[in-house]
Amino acid sequence: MKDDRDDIELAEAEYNASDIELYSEMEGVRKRPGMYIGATNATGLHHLIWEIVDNGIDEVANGYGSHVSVTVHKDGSVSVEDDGRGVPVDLHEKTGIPAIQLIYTRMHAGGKFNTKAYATAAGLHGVGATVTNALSEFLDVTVYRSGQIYHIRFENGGKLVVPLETLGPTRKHGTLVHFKPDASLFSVTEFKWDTIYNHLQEMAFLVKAVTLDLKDERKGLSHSFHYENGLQEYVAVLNQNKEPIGDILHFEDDDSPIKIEIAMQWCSKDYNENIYSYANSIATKDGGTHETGLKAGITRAVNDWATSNGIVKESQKLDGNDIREGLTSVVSVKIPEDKLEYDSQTKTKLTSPEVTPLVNEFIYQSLVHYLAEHKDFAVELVRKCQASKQARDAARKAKEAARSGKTSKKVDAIISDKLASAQSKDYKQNELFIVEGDSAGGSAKTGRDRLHQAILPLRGKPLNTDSVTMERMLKNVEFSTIIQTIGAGVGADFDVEDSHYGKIIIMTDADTDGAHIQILLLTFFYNYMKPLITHGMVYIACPPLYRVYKKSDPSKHIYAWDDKSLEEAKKKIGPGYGINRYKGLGEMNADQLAATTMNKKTRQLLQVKIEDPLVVEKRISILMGNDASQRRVWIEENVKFNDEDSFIAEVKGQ
Ligand code: 1YM
Repeated sequence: MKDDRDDIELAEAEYNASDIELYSEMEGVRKRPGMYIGATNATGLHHLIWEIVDNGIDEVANGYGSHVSVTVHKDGSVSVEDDGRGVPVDLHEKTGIPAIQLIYTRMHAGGKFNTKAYATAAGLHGVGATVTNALSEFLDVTVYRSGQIYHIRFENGGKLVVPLETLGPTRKHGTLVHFKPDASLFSVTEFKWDTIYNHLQEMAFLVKAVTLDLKDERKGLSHSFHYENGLQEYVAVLNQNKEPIGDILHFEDDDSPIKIEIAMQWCSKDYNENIYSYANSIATKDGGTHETGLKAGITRAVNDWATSNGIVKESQKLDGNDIREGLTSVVSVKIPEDKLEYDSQTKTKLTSPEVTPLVNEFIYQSLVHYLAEHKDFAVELVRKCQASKQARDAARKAKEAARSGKTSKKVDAIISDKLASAQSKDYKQNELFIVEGDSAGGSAKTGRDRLHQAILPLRGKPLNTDSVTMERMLKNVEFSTIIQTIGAGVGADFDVEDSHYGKIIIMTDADTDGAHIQILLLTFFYNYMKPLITHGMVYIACPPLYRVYKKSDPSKHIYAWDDKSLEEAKKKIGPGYGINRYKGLGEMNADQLAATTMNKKTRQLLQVKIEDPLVVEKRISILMGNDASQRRVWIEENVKFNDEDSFIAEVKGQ
């Protein structure tokens, strides 16, 4: 390790910068925080923690210490502490300014001091701890280093108020950062337990063998993460609700300059491919060169094994899609900073070209070796791939039949009977409303925009597709109608580009039955048409709960979606108001339904998103699993019920 002093190499112009210029740089961050932390919403607020946490994790990941702890205090401030070497406190030779002060006040000091081999999440916006300081009411850094306690304090966007001081002797070593976000700069000021929990858990999977502690003094909650086997345990959590075939495979290549770690496991009754990738501990949601290499290597290895063992003929090699059906895999690569390339500012797709052949060859060699040593598993896997191929062939035939108009008579009759289709052939502009009940379906058909809106009414509760096979699901009339109507296939054969609709909108009553129907439909889309969700094409319609009108002139009315807006509406209409309480879609006439819930200009839609695969699996296991007490706790914490059985759509945490 180099002497700290060597790392402090500020450019001439930079160290001549006056205090005024320095503050104006931090003032720039305060003027346009979005440029540095993405947004000033909850995501941006939590980003302030990640910047500090990542510095601590880097330190322990490099072998200097073992713990990073995050504490949320009652006053909304946060402390992050590690037991590493402590941030350097010595004076920068040319400027005489302590290194620690530069690190927390210079935008690009992070880079200048940086001796890290790999740029991690802190480097996402390339700015690090200075940004957290600039956007905070106060930031205190306490350093335990070479037997001394040091302290420095900034206030009001990074202004130095307590210059570096020595507080006395200590045996400890490490860094403690305590800060409070400047509430005036954020639209949300409350840190969320769930958000921090999920981030720390993800980091603990990726940087194995470190201990990450979380404590929330507001709620009296605490949790400690430590995964000795990293990605292997990540895959175990992702697959906790599934039926695995064989063990979790775990391969790691630490020797080359580009480090590769891969964990994978196949599951039956899962028709998706679930690949999650990371580059330098940052999630690459749109994949890239590491995923390309992984897929190619897996296809090659499985086909090589299957053909050389005479299970599959050379001429009938398996398709990659068939091999990846039901596969859950996490691939994490660590790339030296000068070789790290992304396709855009958001860093969601890795483009470093040298990664593909490295990952391809590494997974090929590892998997070929594994299959050779686990013959029973290999046979079972190849049989599963062959079954996937057959199911896909059948689904493809069904799709082709749908295109050429040769669907089954039963489904055909239902479609022509039930579906009110949109006239436009501009599919991306079209919307499919899946509506609870025939009566609401009738109103929706009358009130819709015929050019772009199609209506498919549903009768009764849909099938729970989580508990049946794909064959059984395909025999279900409601779901085969939905599949034919969307027209883009199903399962591994689903192709989002073929969708006849740009938006799929689930429209149910705002009561528990309606919520149940939403869950069952979302379960289906998640299991069989996941790309619709990942492409942000699935929505929930939000019908209003009330209509407040003037008794003397009922044409004067305001719709209200919750109790708060109901009170506002009463005030606006003034004395002599009447209230309609809508218990279901069917109570609105066609015009009202169109105006409140369907008209693009006036409706409210909730877009269904998968924020984090971990959260989805954890939530499924809580909501659909066998542990009723866990489910009750979750519902108590996250869902508010009001009188009767209508629920306020306030689903908070995980
Ligand atoms: C709770 C936050 O920042 N720990 C921390 C940071 C650093 C060091 C040790 C450190 C690094 C080096 C040498 C080196 C630093 N980070 C930076 C920068 N915890 C926390 N612990 N000695 C100590 O990299 O050579 C500079 S020092 F700029 F990268 F953020």
